[in-house]
Amino acid sequence: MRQESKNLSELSERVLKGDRSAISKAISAIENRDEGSDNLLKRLFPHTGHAFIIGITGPPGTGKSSLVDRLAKIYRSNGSKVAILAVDPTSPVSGGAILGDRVRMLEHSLDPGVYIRSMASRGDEGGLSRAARNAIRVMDAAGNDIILAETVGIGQAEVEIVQVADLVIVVLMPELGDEIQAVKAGLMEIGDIFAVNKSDLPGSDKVIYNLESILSSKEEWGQSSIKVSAKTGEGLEDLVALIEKYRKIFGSSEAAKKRKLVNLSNELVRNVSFVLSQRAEESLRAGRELQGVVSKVANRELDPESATKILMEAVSNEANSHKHASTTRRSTRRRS
Ligand SMILES: Nc1nc2c(ncn2[C@@H]2O[C@H](COP(=O)(O)OP(=O)(O)OP(=O)(O)O)[C@@H](O)[C@H]2O)c(=O)[nH]1
Ligand SMILES: [Mg+2]
Repeated sequence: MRQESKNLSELSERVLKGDRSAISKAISAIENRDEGSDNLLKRLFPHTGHAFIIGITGPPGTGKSSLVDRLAKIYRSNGSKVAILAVDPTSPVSGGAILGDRVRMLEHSLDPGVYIRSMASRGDEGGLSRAARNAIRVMDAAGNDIILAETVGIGQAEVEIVQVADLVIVVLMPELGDEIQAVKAGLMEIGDIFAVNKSDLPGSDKVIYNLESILSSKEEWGQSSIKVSAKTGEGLEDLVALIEKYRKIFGSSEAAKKRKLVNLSNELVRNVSFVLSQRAEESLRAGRELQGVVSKVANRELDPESATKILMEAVSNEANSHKHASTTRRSTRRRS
């Protein structure tokens, strides 16, 4: 135990100094929920809050990684310390998309100023977004100025991941035919800046026009759209200028503070319900009640709603008996 805490304090010291292998180790430990990783996060958390976190999301193939790459270069040339997290909720660790990202981003691995990490789903989206949010915190504690977090897709998982971001860029492209879909999927709600990438191809003016007509009705946020090309570099300096403007104006506003609180409370509620549902499942599958209740429902002796109530009771009794046992254990120890 003492050895573990020595290792932990050593690891957290190294993370705080920005040691890349320590950052990787820490993120892996947190991702795998290794013993001691909670304590590691506890040590690092007070050192977070320095980085500006940019979430980058949008439908597949719009050029998110290419833009991340470009933005990283621009911020690096300004002397900022940059970290990149590429999260892919849609493919397993060995999946093609994430490998593609790695290859494309390899360029940066030669640059000691950019730390890159990929993370993919293991079939557990709740666990992934939790790991991703905490990985961003490790990167923040390590002294990065800018963290670029890319998530692919348009579902709930990426919405959860980008909720830790200070600014969200939604990347679209011409001929997507998906803009309306994106609106429906809630991307219009979460985006601060809508970057219409691939402006070197025809059709981006039309997308901007459609976007503006939707955005103008949401004045309270000051959402904006911009035409860029990660390929030619068009609009990228303007995009950075827009990010910086947003950072100055919105970053310290009351609305931003409120948004942080809302995001944090969403995160905590989700964490608790995630752990509770996992526990409930484990306890039900390990216990005896489930089978009995199932056969009663199958035989029409019990309806599913009443069965649910019985099982909920069983789960909460089990939880209470655990709690009781551990308090008794603790007080016996204290007495002896
Ligand atoms: N013409 C053109 N192609 C681009 C531009 N930006 C990216 N691409 C190409 O679009 C394809 C997808 O780019 P990525 O950067 O991988 O897009 P992504 O959104 O990260 O893709 P996923 O992570 O798989 O969703 C690649 O072939 C890029 O070369 C651009 O500005 N113009
Ligand atoms: Mg990508």
